Amino acid sequence: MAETISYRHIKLPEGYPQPSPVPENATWVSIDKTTYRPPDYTSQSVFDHDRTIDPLNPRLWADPVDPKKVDHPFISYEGEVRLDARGRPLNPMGPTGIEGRGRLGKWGVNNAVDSIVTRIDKNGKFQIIIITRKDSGAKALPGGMIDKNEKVKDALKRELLEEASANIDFENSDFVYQGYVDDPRNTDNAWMETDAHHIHLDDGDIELSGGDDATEAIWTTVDSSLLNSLYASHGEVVKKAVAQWQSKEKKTVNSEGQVISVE
Ligand code: RP5
Repeated sequence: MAETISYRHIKLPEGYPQPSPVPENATWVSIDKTTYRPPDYTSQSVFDHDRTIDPLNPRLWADPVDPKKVDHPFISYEGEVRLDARGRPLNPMGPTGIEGRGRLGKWGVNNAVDSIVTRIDKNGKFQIIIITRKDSGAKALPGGMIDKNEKVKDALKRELLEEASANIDFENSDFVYQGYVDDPRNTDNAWMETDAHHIHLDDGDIELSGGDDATEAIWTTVDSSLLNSLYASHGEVVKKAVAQWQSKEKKTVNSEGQVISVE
């Protein structure tokens, strides 16, 4: 079972219906099936990009409507994936209040990567590359879906280049986190999981510019206000990367992002 960082219901993405109420800490066992009647929502864009419409078209990225016709195994970092009576994978964190796939193309796990790239600026502040997401305007780690047959480290490099114009190799990156992400698009039957890796640059004098799914890419100081405002579970993933870096380097990053040497 992967280590799970956090799980909370957050602001709904555009187009999502109002979710059914879900009791605190509800599980698939505890939820009352006679009263739990979530709306079924899958965006039109997911239906329009069904791979089975034209299997040779690389621009189609979504699974077929029928989960029993899916051509990939349901594998999750969170353990065995349970299916409901209709063959739909069940979110390992329990009911979300919405069934279907929402805006996610795959039934079950939708695998992503997240790049954590840091430096210390000339004022001794610990900084990180952060993008602004085009879809919600949220500040987030540069990241995105892993392409078919793509390796995690190749996806980390590609996404960072596309979203921040930074060309950085992840071959020697530090592993930070692998598992469920509390993404606002998650539903009962489709959810995000990520692989997050960290690179700390000794010479971080790199120009950034937003591209692809990002309207902006900037270096910003890792302070408590940033950590509390990042998209999905990204704040907690960054905290983990900072904690690993601190113990490796024998330094501390305080709540204002100032790096302090520990004797
Ligand atoms: C998050 O969504 C992941 O942590 C990753 O940052 C991102 C991937 O989705 P897209 O940016 O491709 O929409 O859950």
